[in-house]
Amino acid sequence: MMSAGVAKTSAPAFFTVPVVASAPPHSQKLAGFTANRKQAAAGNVKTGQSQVAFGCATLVTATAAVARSLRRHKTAGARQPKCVRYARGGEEEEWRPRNCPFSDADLADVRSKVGAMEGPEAGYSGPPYEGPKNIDAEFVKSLLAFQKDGGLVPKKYAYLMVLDIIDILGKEATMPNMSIPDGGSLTVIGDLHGQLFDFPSIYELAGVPSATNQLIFNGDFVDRGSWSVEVILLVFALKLMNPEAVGLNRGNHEMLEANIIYGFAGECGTKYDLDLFNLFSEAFRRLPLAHLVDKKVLVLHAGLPGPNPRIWMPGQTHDPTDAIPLTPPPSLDEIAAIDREFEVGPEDYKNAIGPSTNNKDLIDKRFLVDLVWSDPRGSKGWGPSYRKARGIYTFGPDVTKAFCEKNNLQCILRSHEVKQEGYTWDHSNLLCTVFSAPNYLDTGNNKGCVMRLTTAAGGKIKFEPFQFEAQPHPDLAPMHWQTFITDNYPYLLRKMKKKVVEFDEWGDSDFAGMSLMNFDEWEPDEAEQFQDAFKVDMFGRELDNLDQYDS
Ligand SMILES: [Mn+2]
Repeated sequence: MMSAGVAKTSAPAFFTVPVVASAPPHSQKLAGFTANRKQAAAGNVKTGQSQVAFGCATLVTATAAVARSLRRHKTAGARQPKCVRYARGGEEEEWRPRNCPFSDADLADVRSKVGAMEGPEAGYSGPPYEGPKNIDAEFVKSLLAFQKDGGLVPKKYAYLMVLDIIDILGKEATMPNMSIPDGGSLTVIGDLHGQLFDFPSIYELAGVPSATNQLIFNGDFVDRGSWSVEVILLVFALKLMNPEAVGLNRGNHEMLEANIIYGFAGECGTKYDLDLFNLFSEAFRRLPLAHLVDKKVLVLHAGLPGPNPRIWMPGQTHDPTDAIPLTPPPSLDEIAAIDREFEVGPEDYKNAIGPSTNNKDLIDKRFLVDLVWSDPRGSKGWGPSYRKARGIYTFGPDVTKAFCEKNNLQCILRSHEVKQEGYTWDHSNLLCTVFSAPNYLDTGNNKGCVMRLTTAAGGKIKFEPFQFEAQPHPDLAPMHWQTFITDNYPYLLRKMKKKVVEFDEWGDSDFAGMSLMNFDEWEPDEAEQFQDAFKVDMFGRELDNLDQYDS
């Protein structure tokens, strides 16, 4: 039961679940929130007025959200999202992205249609694709040169490459093991985000995959950059060339919801067709979620699992003293056991808040949300993320330490956030971030980096960063192809447009990208520069127009 001190806030039942013996009582936590709000009201935080409105709105809506999430929990498992398989009606504007897996029969059907497609046009100067066995270093070199020159892989080849990747990924585990070869290395490449003209720098540093040269591409291959089709086909070509030597992890942009908003779907629709986009989505659903290197380093896109129960404190702010206290970390076996082949929809983010559960589907979706979305924070425990939605957490150094200790890991290697030097070490060197999209969104001024892992004397894994500068590219802005969706399928974006106008209390930053470039993947000082340059507050709201957001 809650102590009498917090009687004013009718805390829902699951907040009373004992966490760990050392957790502070929630009465203390709530007192802390009140103090923070008072401080905000006194103008002691730099965002002043908007912070006050933010805090109050949060308290009300978070409590309501908890109540909703508890109600929903009772029916969780019974409410599956509707499976969209085919366009409704015959009109093109009826198109909906496919959100559920392809069966073997579905894939065979696609393959037979592709078999009847025309091959390349006369004069095609790129490499011919005849199946995985004909990809070698020369093929990749030729593909890169052809694409940099403005060439587009023939539709038939693109379909076949994605179909072949689907076959390979479908046989892989959720958390495959990889090893650093004797005398060789394993290189981890972070976010690529469709920056084709930086791919040569990466490939030069990473090298041709082989038994002695292992590679992991750590998610976020597509979206934002306007050559996402070219980049993903290069990544797939490397995987097809040597599936054992190349690991691919799913990122938060290997999801159809993100692809609709951030450009990849529009790019597929413009350069090929949306059936190919549906096939890419199937490949993305089959991507592993993490790779375990020599049982010592866990490589994943974003971050570690959130708390269990999935507490979301009423009124919790980004203040570092507001923390959801540590709960026992999951084991690697639990991560490896995730049935990963699904899309994450709005309902899943809502269900990422709530009591502990035995519902496997719910457990798996919560894990996936964490692994592809979460970020580290400086202070202990868990806090809310600035990204996208409630249900996405930031995790503190104590979370990382407990996870590494429990699972006997040297450290965690992740990507997902822009870093000025292309990489950072955090959490007492237990957490490394590597990001490989230099001058991200053409404005980041950040270096790109790949991280080379070798085995040092004594068996410890050594990390060596290789940085690189952005290369010039043709004059095409990030998310250029997004207009294909806004012009032809505006009904797919209705909800998102509403969010851009309203912004929820967490900033919903990853979805603000349509009208503003957002700072969701920026370090705090960079976020401040962005706010100054674009005259927005910390939630991406235009300062000249704040009134429209406050209702
Ligand atoms: Mn990411």
